Amino acid sequence: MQTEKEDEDDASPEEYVALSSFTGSGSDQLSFHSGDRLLVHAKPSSEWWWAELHEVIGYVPARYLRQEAAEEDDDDDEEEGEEDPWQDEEYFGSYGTLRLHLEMLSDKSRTEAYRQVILSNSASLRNKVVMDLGCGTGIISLFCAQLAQPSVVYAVEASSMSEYTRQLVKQNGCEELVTVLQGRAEELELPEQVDILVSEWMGNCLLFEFMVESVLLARDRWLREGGVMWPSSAALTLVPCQAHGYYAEKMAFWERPYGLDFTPLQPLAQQEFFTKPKFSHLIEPDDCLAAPCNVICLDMYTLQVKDLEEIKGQFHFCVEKSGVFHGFTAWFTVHFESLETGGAAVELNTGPNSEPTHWKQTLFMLDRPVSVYAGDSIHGTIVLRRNPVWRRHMTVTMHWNINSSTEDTDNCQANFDSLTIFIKLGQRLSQCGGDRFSASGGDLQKNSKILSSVEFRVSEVSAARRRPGKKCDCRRNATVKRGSSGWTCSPIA
Ligand code: GJV
Repeated sequence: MQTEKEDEDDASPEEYVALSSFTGSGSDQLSFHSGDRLLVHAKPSSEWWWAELHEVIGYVPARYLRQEAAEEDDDDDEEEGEEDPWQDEEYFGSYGTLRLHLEMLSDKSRTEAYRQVILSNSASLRNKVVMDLGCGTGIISLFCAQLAQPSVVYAVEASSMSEYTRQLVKQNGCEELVTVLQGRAEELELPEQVDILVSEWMGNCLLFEFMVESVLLARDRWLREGGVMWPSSAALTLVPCQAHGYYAEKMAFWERPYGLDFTPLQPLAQQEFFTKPKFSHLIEPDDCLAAPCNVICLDMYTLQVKDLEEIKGQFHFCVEKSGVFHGFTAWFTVHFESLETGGAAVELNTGPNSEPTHWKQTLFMLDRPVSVYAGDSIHGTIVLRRNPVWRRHMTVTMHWNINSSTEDTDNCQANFDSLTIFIKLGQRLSQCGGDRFSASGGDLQKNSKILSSVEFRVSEVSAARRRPGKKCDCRRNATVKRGSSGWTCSPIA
């Protein structure tokens, strides 16, 4: 856009401060550290800016940057009305009512897994000091007191539920063993180190809510050397899947409602329903198109808070049955190691082959469904990027390629170009970003000579398929479309 360009040239660069560290992918993205001062030369889209750091220039994600206030005020940096990046009032407020506790306690697989861990380790728990972080109504602490003989259980709970937890402990005759401590684990003071740190911290897509940070901080401060973490490790699993029902309900619906053609609403439907993950999705094992793949594994002993900023994983799926690839489904599994020599480890698996839990699974819809065939392979990467401002939120980005061995008419390897989806978790984030998705660089232009700063709408790129010999001339803000004669690019109107 010419006018924008002129504006950019005229304006002098503005200084911004990085809210948190960012590792660029591709040669045209800049990497920077939290606190770095960057010079922003241009803002070609709401999400990606053109900036400079140490005389290197490249694209940076706008939401990582903040313009510094005129004068930094050391002793009064929390302005009145400024929002808490942890949203604690809202967060602990919701745990102060029964709704979520009822949901968690009614989840048999979840609650029984913790009960089983305690039961099967009861001998080893004798005389041990236990911390139950985020105890809620105190169920895990009560299991400890009932099924084992620990010396003490510190039941830590920040929400107002803790007042009732105290009553429940008393009501069940456990006040000798269970000490309820009201407050945030981060501000906790204890008379001693603990032998076991148990917590049920897992959120949607494993990390959402980022309660795990509180657990890691408590571990570093209060777990004695050689102490045990429950859960001891966690994994995030992904599978390519069909989602005919959801697709029909949200997208195919517009094809012919009441005999009318409502397809002009489909791009809107795509934006509204498919650019955010669908939580609480229950996938049938039959809808999995390949064997699931663990994409991220976290060791609760070595994981560091700073590692949470950006977690990367890879996947490689061999399509086992032909079908429609509608999206990826994610879930997690946690493992509890045994304290007893030779004792069986306990696992809590929230996947489609286990009893459904209150987390269910998380569905990430593609912009457009793609037919895949047995023998195809899907490989790519996933990145979980913690929101630099809203600390309980994250963005999930996936890139992938589909290699098809069958569906090729002119006998050359068909390759799907990488897709990029910036999926927004949570309400907050969607307020920070625009509705328009963009990505700089990317793989689209890998084999064709085009501008290095291609920007594209993700929805348009999703169906892009490159055939060797057919080059697409992608310009900034180009749309890539499949036509009767192959794949073409045209500027976005
Ligand atoms: N300190 C104390 N209690 C906490 C903290 C913290 N830092 N963070 C969360 N809680 N698996 N995603 C409490 C919260 O109030 C709630 O009762 C419980 O831990 C969450 C447990 C389930 N959430 C989850």
